[in-house]
Amino acid sequence: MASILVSLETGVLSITLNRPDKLNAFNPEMHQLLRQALERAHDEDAVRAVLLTGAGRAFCAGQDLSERNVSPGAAPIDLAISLGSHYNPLVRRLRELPKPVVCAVNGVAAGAGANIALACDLVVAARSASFVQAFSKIGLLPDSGGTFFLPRLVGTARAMGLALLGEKLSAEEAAQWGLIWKVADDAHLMKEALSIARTFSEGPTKGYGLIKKAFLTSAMNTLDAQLDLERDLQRQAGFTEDYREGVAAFKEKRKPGFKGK
Ligand code: LHQ
Repeated sequence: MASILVSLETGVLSITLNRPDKLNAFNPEMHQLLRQALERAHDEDAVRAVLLTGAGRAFCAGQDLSERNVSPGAAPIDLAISLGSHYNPLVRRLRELPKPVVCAVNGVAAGAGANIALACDLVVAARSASFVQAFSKIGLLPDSGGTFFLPRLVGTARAMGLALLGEKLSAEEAAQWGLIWKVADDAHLMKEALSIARTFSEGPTKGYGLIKKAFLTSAMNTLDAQLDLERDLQRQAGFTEDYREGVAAFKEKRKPGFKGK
């Protein structure tokens, strides 16, 4: 059974992490297939939004810990290799993809699994889902962008608590804290997440890509630099066909027919 399921329907590329018996923990094959799916999302014009979720009762338990031999006497493992070759490129790919990525967190999201969810653009979580910075429980620090996203999303005090204690944060608390966009009833999660992804797939794709670019840079920029960036990106947005269509539709009081161009 493939460890990633991919399907394209009405402009939405749905990607499902599919190792349910391992709580969708990452192994090298899953990384490789996810990379291919995100490359497809990047390259194909027919893909205008991505929906990422997990099969079974978990979203993702992070790195597959059963893959590592850490028994006494075993050779030391250089974890930087795994981050450099798999996790860091994955986070960059999600952030730099010029199309929106919706993450439907269907169950527990732990370790790198939690931070990969946070690297997506809009997170909807099932009410029964939870987020765990499990790293400290095994002597590690949050990776996959966790030390970047967490303090920016919830502030240093809460980020520190999550990282040091490694306790489960419920989906409802995650939404109250501003870690994620919203919570949905378990039975309605996929319907709600798909509806958002469909809205994106009918939207001004180039404009969305520019919104992503602006926010990605804003965390590191001064106000002056960000104002200059907004000017430059707005120039690009203003040259798109979708901008013309959006304004025309507004004036004509009709629904816009965006083409992603
Ligand atoms: C698992 C896992 C798992 C294998 C549950 N692997 N089997 C990047 C680069 C390089 C190196 C290191 O790390 C990283 C990034 C990382 O992600 S490090 C952090 C890795 N992840 C974790 O430490 C999370 C470990 N898992 C848990 O804390 C719990 O399982 C969670 C909170 C996810 C779920 O708890 P429960 O709902 O109580 O389920 P469970 O603990 O009973 O797990 C169910 C099964 O899944 C169990 O197997 P079994 O055969 O006993 O039924 C677990 O062993 C297996 N499983 N996570 N990461």
